[in-house]
Formats: sequence, C-alpha cells, structure tokens
Amino acid sequence: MVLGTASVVGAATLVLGGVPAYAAAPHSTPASHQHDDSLRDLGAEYGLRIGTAVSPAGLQDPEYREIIAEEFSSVTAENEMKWETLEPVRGEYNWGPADELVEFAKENHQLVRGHVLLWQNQLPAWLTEGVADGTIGTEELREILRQHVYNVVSHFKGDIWHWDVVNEAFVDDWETGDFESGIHPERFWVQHLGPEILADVFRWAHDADPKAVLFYNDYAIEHMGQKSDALYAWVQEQLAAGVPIEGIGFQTHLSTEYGFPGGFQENMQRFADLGLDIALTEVDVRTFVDSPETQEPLTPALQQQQEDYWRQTIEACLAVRECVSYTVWGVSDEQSWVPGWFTGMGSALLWDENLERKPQYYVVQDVLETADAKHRTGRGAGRN
Ligand code: 9MR
Repeated sequence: MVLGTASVVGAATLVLGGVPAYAAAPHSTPASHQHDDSLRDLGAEYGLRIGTAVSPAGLQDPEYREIIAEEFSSVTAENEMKWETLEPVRGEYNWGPADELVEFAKENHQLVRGHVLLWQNQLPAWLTEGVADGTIGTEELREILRQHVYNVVSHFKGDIWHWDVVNEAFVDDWETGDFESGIHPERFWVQHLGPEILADVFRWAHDADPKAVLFYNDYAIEHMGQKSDALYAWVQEQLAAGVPIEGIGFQTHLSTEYGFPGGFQENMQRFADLGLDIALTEVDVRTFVDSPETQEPLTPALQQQQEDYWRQTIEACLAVRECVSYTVWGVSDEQSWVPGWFTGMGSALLWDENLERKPQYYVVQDVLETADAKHRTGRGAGRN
C-alpha cells in the first residue's frame, strides 16, 4: 500500500502529546451485549461467511486457535500463499505453512480464501533480481508466471473457495499523472508483461481449478471514485470478452483519518449487478493510539468513530445480497500489520492485545443479531 506521509507525521505529533485519560480505561462490555453467539454462527443465518486472516504465529497459539475456530467460518493466509513464501528458492516449493492452514480449516469446517496469485509485492528475490539484472527476459517471465499460477492453483485444487487472482493493479485516486486505462503501468507485472497479463492470469487460474471463484481484489475501491470507476469499466470489458472474473474483493482497510467510503453499498451493488460475487476481504479500522503495545485510541471520539465504521461495513455487506464473505484482517491488535506500517496508529481489529473482545466486536455482533430479516434470504445460493 502507499502510505500518506502527512498522516504518519500527524500521528507522531499526537502520540508525543501524551496519553489521554481515556487510554487507561479498560474496555467494557455493555451488559446488554453479554451473550455468546459467535460471529460465524450469526453470519451463517444470512449465508454469510465471516473470515479472518491467519498468521503462523496465530496458529501456534492455543488461545488464538480457539478464537479462530469458534468465531470464523473462513480463513485467509495472511502471507503464506504469497509467492515469496511459497517459492523462496526457484523450483523449490514450500507448501508446509499454507497446507497447515488448509488442514486447520478442514478440521474446523471453514472455507479458505486463497491470497494471492498476481501481486507486485512479496515476490521472491530470485524473480525480481533476475528481471532487474536481465537474466530473466520477458518470455521467460511470462512462462514462470504461468507455471506458478498452475502450480499453486493445482496444489490447492478443491480446497480453495475464493482465489484473489489479481491484487492491487489499479491507480489510486490520489496519484497524479496520465493513467488512461486506470491500470497502473508501473507495477511489476503490467510494467513487464503489459496490461493483458491480468486477463491471462484469470484464464490460467480458471483452467487449473474451474470450481474456485476468482476475484479481483484491491484497496481504496470501496468508495465511488476514479479508481473504482476505472475498475468497473475494465471489469465490464473483461466480462464481455469472456474473462473468468467472478468476484470483487474490497479490502476495506479503513482509518478514522478519513471519512467512511462514500457510496460503499451502491458501489458494491453495481459490481454485483454485473453478475459478480462480492467479498469484504481485509477489513480493519485503524486510529491514533497511545502506544504500539497498548493501542488505546487517543480519545473516546476516535473509539466511537471506529465503532461507527465497523457498523457501516457489516451493514453495507448485509444489504448487498451478493456479499458472501466478510473477512477481518487478523484477530488481535497485537498481530495486526497496522502498527508496523502506520506510525502512531493501531487498534484496528476486534480483539485487543490480550485477546479480549473490544467494543467493536460487539458492534459487529449486534448488527448480525439485529439486522433486517430480509437480508437473511438468498445469499450464498450461487457460487459458494
Ligand atoms: O498483513 C500483511 C503483512 O503481514 C505483510 O507484512 C504485508 C506485506 O506486503 O502484507 C500484509 O497484507 C496485505 C495484503 O496481502 C494485501 N492488501 C494489503 C495488506 C496489508 O498491507
């Protein structure tokens, strides 16, 4: 992801300002919310899978495992299906960590979202260095990619519900320059193999596992804007050309620095109306916190804003019948990617660093318990 420098500087200043009184207050559970319905059971009433990203560290910890098993009905490997982890040495695949997660999912009757086939990040050094020094030329690169897609999709064939086939290929709204098609010309794969490579990867993945549902996945496409419009136009073209794109993954990494994405529900709906499934694939809501260790929001207003954003994400998903999965990007704040990437920010998930449920957990639970019964019909009847 591209980080805004302004936000990083702003965060550092706020943290230096000291710890507010609110930071010391423990999370409280409202009396009316002390019930035991898990998110996965509540989601099941709508045909909605509730998922989480899982890391090997999480999978080793018994308390963590228990939460993942009890609360979630789908899982995504946070990093273990990415190319650098799967093939750190050319020709030598390291399936172990990903296989372990797939096994765990089977034991716990969970579906697996495969993440990710084509992405410019977390590529193995042998690949990027080979391209940079010219020892891997264009034709060979294309063949390496094709082989990788076949290897990976075939290895997991039958075990993957959704594949994030292409990840983060479009230009962001805040980037300036002449980006006619909306597909970023400078990201690794398009830079070296041209924009048509995106469609090829969908075709290869479909050949290797015709039953997996194939997704385009991205961040900052939640709101109606240039990026989501460009993606929408591109997807329409691809569908007309018979490219097997079957879903759109809205990552949904939100921050209290920005407003809630404008038109989120309508935006999901327009993609759904093209005949696509919708997934919220990496939901988290970060804010300014006291420290990376304790991750207490700096003010009650920020905490409130986070809760409000969580409510709106799950409500928007429920309101779109084609929204079949809602995945949060990790379990506890302690293992979230956020503090490492955004100085001064955190508290982005539903469990705190002690694996206690946070107020935002109860917000999501409450929406699932009280949402309009009309959302309970029809969902998931299609491809899942
Ligand atoms: O959560 C992942 C983190 O552990 C990795 O260090 C990071 C490296 O690129 O990737 C994070 O996951 C990303 C996901 O794969 C794609 N969308 C953005 C996520 C957060 O950066």
